[in-house]
Amino acid sequence: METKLKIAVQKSGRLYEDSLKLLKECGIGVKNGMNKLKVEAENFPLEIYFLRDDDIPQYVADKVADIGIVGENVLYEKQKDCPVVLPLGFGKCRLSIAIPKESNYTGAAFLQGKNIATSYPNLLQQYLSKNKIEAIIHEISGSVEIAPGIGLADAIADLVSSGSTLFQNGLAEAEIILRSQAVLIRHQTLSTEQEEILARLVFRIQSVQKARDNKYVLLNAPNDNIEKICSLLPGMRSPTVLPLAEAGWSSVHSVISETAFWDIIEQLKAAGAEGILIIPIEKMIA
Ligand code: PRT
Ligand code: ZN
Repeated sequence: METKLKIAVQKSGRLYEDSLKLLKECGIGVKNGMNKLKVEAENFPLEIYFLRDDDIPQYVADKVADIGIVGENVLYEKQKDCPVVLPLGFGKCRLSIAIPKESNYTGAAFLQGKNIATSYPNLLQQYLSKNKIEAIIHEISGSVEIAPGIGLADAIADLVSSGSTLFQNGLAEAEIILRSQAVLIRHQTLSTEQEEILARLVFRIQSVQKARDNKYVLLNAPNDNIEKICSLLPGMRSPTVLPLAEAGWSSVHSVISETAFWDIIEQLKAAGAEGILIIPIEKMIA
């Protein structure tokens, strides 16, 4: 029988769509059998298990699944021994301590002796211990943000992304405990064949990520300025320079990183570049 790798992904919720989109961008088709626990990928030796995110570290630690996609917040809260293979760049949020906005907050010492409601008791306790604060942790499983309003707690520790949930509940972010994103995790040991499948998957994910982080740039420039322009464009090796039909002009093609993008564009224009086109890259194989 063909060896397969079992991957655990969130069944529904905030990580579900991005997880499946990533697999799709890696050329791995997943027919979404409604409400199925397990689905075979169409063109890659992968079996997808759909689970609650809270259960994913345990399943991977127990090797029910070989690898999984889960938020760092859940991974570190559950304290399971699952190595991180690579960060995935989605599901970004932070685990923060928040307090009623009218509080007179002067620093973490404010929390001394307070009641703090959270679904992340382990991460909160680690933070408090590190900062030598003694507080009472109330573990609750949902709607943590309403705890101060109903008199259940003086503060909360919960996930924040835009901050609008805190705002709506009259709370303000006081301390960040953890910055989190979705990560690919693995069981400690895999068979040689499974390691090979994982390496193929990681290679595809990295190609997708590199493509996302980079843009293809095309521009026209007078030949006299080509040297200056090429020095601004590192590219995968060096820029491609092609003559244009118009004498004395060339077309330059290269790849630039999304982050350096606006700076470089301004410098290119200053160096005489015209007709600059920036094009997304579908996949990038180093
Ligand atoms: O059913 P299952 O247990 O699988 O799902 P779940 O309800 O436990 O998790 P889900 O789908 O809400 O979140 C899955 C993962 O997404 C989390 O573990 C995080 O890694 C990540 N993530 C990213 C978030 C958020 N952003 C987020 N904003 N998870 C939850 N939130 C919640 C937060 O708890 C709060 O209620 O959104 C609210 C705050 O959002 P803002 O934008 O108002 O600040
Ligand atoms: Zn959950």
